[in-house]
This record gives sequence, C-alpha cells and structure tokens, in this order.
Amino acid sequence: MSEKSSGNHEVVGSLDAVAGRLAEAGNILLVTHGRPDGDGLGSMLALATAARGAGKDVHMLVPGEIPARLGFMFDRQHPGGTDEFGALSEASDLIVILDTHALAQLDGLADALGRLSDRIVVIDHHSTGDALSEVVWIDPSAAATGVMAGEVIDALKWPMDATIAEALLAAVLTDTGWLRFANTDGRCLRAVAHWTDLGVRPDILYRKIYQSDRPQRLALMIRLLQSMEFRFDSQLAVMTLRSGDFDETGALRSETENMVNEALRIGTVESAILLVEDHDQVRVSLRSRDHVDVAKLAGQFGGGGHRRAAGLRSSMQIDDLKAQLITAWGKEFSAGD
Ligand SMILES: [Mn+2]
Repeated sequence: MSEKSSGNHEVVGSLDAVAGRLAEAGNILLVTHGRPDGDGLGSMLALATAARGAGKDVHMLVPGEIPARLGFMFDRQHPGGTDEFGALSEASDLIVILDTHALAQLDGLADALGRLSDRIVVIDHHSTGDALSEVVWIDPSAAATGVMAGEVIDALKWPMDATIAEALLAAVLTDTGWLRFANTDGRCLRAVAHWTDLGVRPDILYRKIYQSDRPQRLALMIRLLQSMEFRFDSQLAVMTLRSGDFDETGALRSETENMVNEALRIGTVESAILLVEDHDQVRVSLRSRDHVDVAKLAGQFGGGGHRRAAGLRSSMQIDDLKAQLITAWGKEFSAGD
C-alpha cells in the first residue's frame, strides 16, 4: 500500500478496466480527496448523477469540508464524511477513488482502504500516489479528472444531461484556471465545447464559483500580497499566511484556494510557494510556469502533485520550512531541466 508509483507521466491502467468494473457494480461509493477541490467534487457529482441515471445505487463521501464556493453544487444532496465510511463501504460493491491515489490525501481512510483494495478502482490524473488497487486509470496527460470522468460516462453510454455537464465543467474549468493553465489542451477543450452545448452557461458558473467571495477573503489576500518575497532574481515568489492573519481578518483556511497563483501575475516569477499555518501543521502550495518540476520539490518534503502544481504538509515550524524550501528550490532550478 505504501509503494509509490513511478512519478513519470505515463498512463497506468486503462479506461476499459475501470469502466468494466463500473458497469458490473450495483452499489457504488464515490470518494474524492480531503481539502476537496472543484475537480474532485465535480467529477464525483457527475459520475454519481450519471450512475444513478443508469440505475445504480450511489453514495458519495468526502473526507473533509466542501469549500463554500462549491457548496452550491451539493444543495440537493450532501456527501457523507469520514465517519460514515465504514457503513457506506460495507454496502458498496465498488469504491471509486477520484482525483487522487495518495493515502496522505485520504485523511482518516488509509487503514480501511488498505483492507478493501480488491473493491477499489482509481480514476486520477496525478502521477504520484500509492498502490490503492490493481484496477486503475491514471492518466497524467489529462487536464483534469473531470475530462476522464466524462470519458468514462461516454464509454459506458450512461445518460448525460445539463446537470452532469455542469458538474464536469466545474471540474475541468477550475482545474485549468478557466482554460488558462498549461494543462489546457484540445482534449479538454473539445469536452468543454460538448458539455457547453448541453445548455450550461460557463459565465454563470464562473460567477457562482469565483465571484462570490466574502470580504474576509479579500482582507486575507491583502495580507498574502504584503507577505510576498522574491528570491533568485525574482524568479521565485514566496508567500506566507500565519494563524494571526486568519484570526485578524476572519477568513477561513478553506478560503486560500488559488491564492498561490496571484504571484504568477509578475512576469519574472517562474514559480510560487505559499505556506499556510493550519493549526499544528503548515500546508504548502507550489506552482511553476515551466522549468521547475514542483512535484519533485514537494516530494522531497513528503508531498506530491503535478509538474506545475503540487503541495505538501509539514509539522515543521513555518519559517524553518520556508528557508528549506527556498534552498531546495534553488538547487532544483540550478539543476535545470
Ligand atoms: Mn484534479
């Protein structure tokens, strides 16, 4: 279970293997990662809705709080939490893990999942993780898990409608920065066009997700911008948000999503690091434009992710961790690739 996958960018497993298991299953439990994002939640909701349309009994589970900006997606049904995993997994013949295959991201479920590997399938686009199951479809070339979820639904000829399309659009548009990030490709644009044709308005979706902030989040963003430091001829930007910043602004830890990208507004910045004090841990988000593989950097500190977007958690003190990350970034960058 602890074996790390290779971390390269090859496809592992196949759509057919995963779709075959979904076709057979009668009772399906869908699970995404802790600190859930639009891609994990949108993929989960789309597959759940389509599977129900195909006559399956479906439950969803999220090990963590759903961010407020994505709450509208779940106004009619609420996914279960970690404490319901025992009962929900017992009642399922198939457990689908979406948008992760790293136990570190499946807070509180690691032990239980270890005993259920023959009942698990994985659909994910991250290159690093753990061996959760023999039956996986891991495609790091996919822009988002949502692209893959849409392909699974199509392959199974499960019903597709505007509700499912909206969930898939939420998945893909949030994971590509509304089609601005380097992972945006023809495969995802064709899917986005197809789903938009089903009657979903991407502009309304954008407003719901990104233009519904609380003033407290903007107050936190002021602190974030004030904390910004530059290193290595301003190729690296480092930002910190400390416990006091949350206490004094009234912002929530769940409201830091995407803030790391603010540093990429600056032309010289090749890569950005955001460190967030989260009670007894520090949560780090890393982004890169091109040259630096931040997944490799995160890996040195027990984290993982993609080449251009990665993360980690540490119990180190925030300033010590920051200093070590800056040193490690310098080594990685001068190694050049
Ligand atoms: Mn994703």
